[in-house]
Amino acid sequence: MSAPEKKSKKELTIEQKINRRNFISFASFTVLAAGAFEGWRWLYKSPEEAAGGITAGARVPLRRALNQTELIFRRVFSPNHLVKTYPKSMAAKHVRVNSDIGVEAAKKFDPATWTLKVIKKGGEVLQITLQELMALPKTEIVYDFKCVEGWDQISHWGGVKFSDFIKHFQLDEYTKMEYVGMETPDKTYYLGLDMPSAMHPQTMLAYEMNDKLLPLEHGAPLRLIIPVKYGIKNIKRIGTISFSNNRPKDYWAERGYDYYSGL
Ligand SMILES: Nc1nc2c(c(=O)[nH]1)N[C@H]1C(S)=C(S)[C@@H](COP(=O)(O)O)O[C@H]1N2
Ligand SMILES: [Mo]
Repeated sequence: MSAPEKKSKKELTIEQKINRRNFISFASFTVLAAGAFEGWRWLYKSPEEAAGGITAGARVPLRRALNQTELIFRRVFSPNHLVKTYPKSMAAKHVRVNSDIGVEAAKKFDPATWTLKVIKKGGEVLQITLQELMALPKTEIVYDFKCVEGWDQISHWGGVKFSDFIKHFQLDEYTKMEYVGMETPDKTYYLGLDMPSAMHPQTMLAYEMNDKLLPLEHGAPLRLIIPVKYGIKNIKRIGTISFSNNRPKDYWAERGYDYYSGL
């Protein structure tokens, strides 16, 4: 006969095991929830960046995190890394109009009298017509345009590569500077771009959408299409381009958004 099974006193019954697991789960959940709440409270109570700077309006720790992210993004950035493109047939026929600062329908604007202004050293201003830009080699792209507000849309644009524009107008020396600044003719929308992103082979000064000249609400006569960035950096109706070693002022960075806004 076999010896009776010896049951260790320490062994728990199934029920005890379940109770113990339940306790552990609840305890960990409570600790994590309290931690998350404290973290949120800490962030919420942390000071906000001062107004009036190049970046403003974000909680200081958040801005620090954004700046750290930028450093990582910049390290992995490569002009050889291209944004995914699609066949023309996939481009949206009805392209969403998102925001209209500096291109408001109520504002009188005549594309025919427009010129692109490039601020050179010593304040010299180069004035370029749309015809001059359209005479340069044309480039097209169909890609997924992404807005920070959470929507994206495959869209089709045509224009001149920013790097071709630089070469043609002999602005090469300015690409040694760190930033490009752009603003609408009325100066109400403005932004800054790091030079490597501006010179990326898919960045273009666009004058066409879906094979037709840009409609006013999409930024006629000339807008920026910069696929390596979120929508906010794709300025509609460019009036002025400038170059600088300091971050140019940026409408959305002043309102708490990431200055870099890379994808
Ligand atoms: N001048 C100007 N450019 C702008 C904006 C704006 O309000 N004014 N909004 C930006 C934002 S947030 C997005 S998502 C895209 C939208 O471009 P779309 O209206 O052509 O879709 O334009 C960007 N460029
Ligand atoms: Mo956007």
